[in-house]
Amino acid sequence: MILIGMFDSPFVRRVAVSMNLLGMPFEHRNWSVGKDFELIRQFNPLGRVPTLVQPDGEALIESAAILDFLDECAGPERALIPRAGKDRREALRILAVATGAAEKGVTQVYETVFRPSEKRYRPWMERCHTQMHAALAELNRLSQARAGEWLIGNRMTQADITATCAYTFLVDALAINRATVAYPGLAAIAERCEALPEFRSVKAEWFPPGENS
Ligand SMILES: N[C@@H](CCC(=O)N[C@@H](CS)C(=O)NCC(=O)O)C(=O)O
Repeated sequence: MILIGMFDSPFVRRVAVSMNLLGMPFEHRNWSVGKDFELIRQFNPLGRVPTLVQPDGEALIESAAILDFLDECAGPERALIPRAGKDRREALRILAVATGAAEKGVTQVYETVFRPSEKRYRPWMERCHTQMHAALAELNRLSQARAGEWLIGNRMTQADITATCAYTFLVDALAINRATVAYPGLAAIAERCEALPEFRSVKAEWFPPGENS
């Protein structure tokens, strides 16, 4: 399988980490949504990443759909999202909060890299900032309630993976840990995950996308 997208994207990275943890090898295409837009569009009409290309050429798009496919391939015992019941509902809620935080972070970045300064709308940026921090506060609350444990059950799940990828991205791209608000519980889960080779091997330095990068 071929994974398209840079590892500084939290969405690409959660797919890459999941494939590593599930022992699914992949070739990586380090294509930027900025300068490689046309190349990505050959595989995904939206020109977005992650995109996962199957050996037969089928291209999967949208990280949640890709993770669903990976879990299906892994089978119910190894799947990274709990199979059913309260654990599954809680996992899906955490995933919504974590991806929401990352999306609001990406939106703030894009406001600055894709929009000229005179066309930026401050109330919209402030709204995204508020939403991102509210989501981070919720992830931090849940992490602190589970101090020293995984977010759900007694093993790492997609909730830990996605929360970590979102947190690390927001630290790198928006320095959220250096703001007045800190997230020690979430930071502790991220530190635990980031120490693992499955995370470390797919970590990239953050660069804002642009026409030349
Ligand atoms: N909901 C999407 C979000 C993916 C996403 O926002 N990817 C960004 C990179 S971090 C992207 O492709 N940006 C280019 C664009 O949206 O035009 C997913 O989970 O796959």
